Formats: sequence, C-alpha cells, structure tokens
Amino acid sequence: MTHQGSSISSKSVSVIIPTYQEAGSLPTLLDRIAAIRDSGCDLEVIVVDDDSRDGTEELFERRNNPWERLIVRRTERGLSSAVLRGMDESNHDVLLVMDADGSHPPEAIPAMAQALRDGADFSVGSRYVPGGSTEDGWGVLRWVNSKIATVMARPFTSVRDPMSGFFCIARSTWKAGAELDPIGYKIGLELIVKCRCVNVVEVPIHFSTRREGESKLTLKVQWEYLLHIISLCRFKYPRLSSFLPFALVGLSGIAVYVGLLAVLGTFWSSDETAWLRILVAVLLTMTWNFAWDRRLAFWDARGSIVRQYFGFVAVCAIPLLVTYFATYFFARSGEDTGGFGLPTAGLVGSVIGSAFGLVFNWFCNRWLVFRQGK
Ligand SMILES: Nc1nc2c(ncn2[C@@H]2O[C@H](COP(=O)(O)OP(=O)(O)O)[C@@H](O)[C@H]2O)c(=O)[nH]1
Ligand SMILES: [Mg+2]
Repeated sequence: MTHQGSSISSKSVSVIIPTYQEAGSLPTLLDRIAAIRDSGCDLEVIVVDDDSRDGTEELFERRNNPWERLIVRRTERGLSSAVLRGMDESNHDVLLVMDADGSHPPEAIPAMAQALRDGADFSVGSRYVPGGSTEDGWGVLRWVNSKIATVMARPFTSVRDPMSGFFCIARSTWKAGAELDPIGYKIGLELIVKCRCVNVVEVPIHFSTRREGESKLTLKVQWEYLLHIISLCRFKYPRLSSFLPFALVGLSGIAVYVGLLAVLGTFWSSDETAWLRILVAVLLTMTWNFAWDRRLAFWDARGSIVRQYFGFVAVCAIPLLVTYFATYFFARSGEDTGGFGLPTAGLVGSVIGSAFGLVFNWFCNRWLVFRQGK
C-alpha cells in the first residue's frame, strides 16, 4: 500500500527524541537542531525522558524555548514506548525520530522530511547507501551485531539500514497502520511493518560514535529484538509463522516418542503389555506436542484449554489410523511378493502417516481446534 505521502504540504516537522541519561549530549544536539530551524525548517522538538535525574529537566528550564518540549515519564520505561508517547504528543504532520547521543546528524532532517513530501511512506537516515558512512572505531562485535540484526529484518523490508533509529513518517501513515506493539528497541522496523510502508527512501548519513554517556545495547535488548522479530513475522506471515513451528514441534515429537519408548522399555519390558507402553508413549508425546503447538504455532487461539486438548487428540487419531492402515497395507502386499517385512512396512507407514498428519493436522487444528480470537 502506498500512502498519501505526496499530499503532505506542511513544512513543519515534529522531532521526537527519546532520552535516558543524555544530559551530556543534549545541549549540542539541541543547538544543532535550532540552527536548522533558523535556516527555515519549521520544527518542534519533543524530548521524552525516562526520569534520568541527570540535569535534563534543568537544561530545559534554562533554555526555555517554546518549540523545545520535555516530557518526563516518572513510572514508565522503554525506548519504543517513549517514542510512541512523543508521537502522541506531537503537533505536526511529519514525525521524525532520532537518538540524543549525536550519532544522527540533525542536518539530514530537511532531506528526510522532503522525501515524504516527494511521496515516500517512510524515510531512513542510512549508513549503508552510497554517501552514507559509519565512524571508525566501532568494535567488531558491535558491527557483527548490527549486521545480524539487519539480516533478520530482511523478510520485512529491503531497506539497507532499518536499524539506524533515525527515521521519518507521516502522521497519516502512522494513523492508518495497525496497532503498534512497543516491544523491543526497533520501533522504526515496527512502524515499517505495521504501517505497511512500501516506498521507503534512504537518505545517506554519516553515523557518528556517541561521545557522551553509554549505549543501552545489552544482551536483554538482543533477546527482545528476537521476540520482536517473531511478533512481526506473526503479523506479516501468519500462516507460515504457524506452520513452521508446527512442523518443528512435530519433528521434536518423533524424538520424544522414540526416547519415551526406550526409557519405558528399561523398566517395563513385558511383551504382553507392549501395546500399553506404546499407548502411554503416544499419549505423552501428544501432550508434549499439544503444549508446544499451543504456545508456538497457535499462540492466538481463544477458547478453553480442555476443549483444545481433546480436539487436538481427536485430530491426531486420524493420521494414526492412516499410519496403521498404510502399515497393514504394505505388510500385506509384502506377504504376497515376499519382499516387505513388518519393520519396513511400519517405517513406510509412519512416513506416510506423518506426512499426511503434518498437513492434515495443521489445517484441522488451525480451523477447528485453535480458532483465532477476533
Ligand atoms: N526514554 C527512553 N529513552 C531511551 C531508553 N533507552 C534508550 N533511550 C534513548 O534512545 C536513544 C537510543 O539509545 P542508544 O543507547 O543510543 O542506543 P544505540 O544507538 O543502539 O547504542 C538514545 O537517545 C537513548 O537515550 C529508554 O528506556 N527510555
Ligand atoms: Mg545511539
């Protein structure tokens, strides 16, 4: 979907800056932004600070400029929700988000806003397009990190630098999008996906290394990024995001089943009760699959867990029957030709039953057992 980017006539930009402990960097940044304003780009600045208590509030009191606003959140925390808060409080048609640490050059703001007026759905200050660059001195680890994160964003956008954190979107595009989930650190990527931005323009920037304060890129942030990618997959590719985990859980079920038979066999080896052993292993494996499928493949289902469980077991019974009859058929045809023993027939039968079950169970579970909520 392309939005009405070209209908944005306003020259005014709301610059939103989330901050945590950035009092050291803010004065220079605000001065650079003020210089852009003086050169004819009408803008307001909204800084959303998470109760840093580092002099940020005093700084704004001293500056006392009507176009520079500070919002201090006393109880809430988090980069993405801070950005959303700033967007909520903004007044102009063009919204631009940037870091406070000086890594994003505010001098690129007019070009990024112009890209929207020229019809883009979204514009990014980009390190990885011709003319863009990164300041030397990035550790190898940080570079690898950024590259991996970028590759993981590939299924959602072909933008070369979706991670820069320096981006611009029209209010109308944001409002027309799906509800946003401020999970994780990459609200830019969230906006591209949820607001279905197709025409994304990259404006080359020189990305500086922060001079003051510390980066918040921690292990926790990386874990949250992974969860964020999963949630975006579920939004953009709902079928695939359900079927793939379903297939993997199915595979794990084979290992669980074989393992259970082996373990049960060590202390319960009577031949007469072999059928009972198999039944116990089958039931436990089904329960294993149910628990994981419910979490990973049918995360969005509504309804009672008991009903779901019995539905799941009932659906499983059909591929088990297929396996049984296929095994029986091949064992019989083996008898006639003298070539097919029972273990081989069992193997062929279970491969057929599993392949059938993979497709059949997924469809039945998706449409009958784990029905989606509204
Ligand atoms: N309000 C708010 N801002 C944050 C939070 N975490 C990071 N920031 C700000 O978000 C921007 C990006 O964070 P930064 O540490 O530079 O991340 P990096 O560029 O990936 O190293 C900076 O301006 C931070 O001050 C947070 O929890 N709340
Ligand atoms: Mg930064």
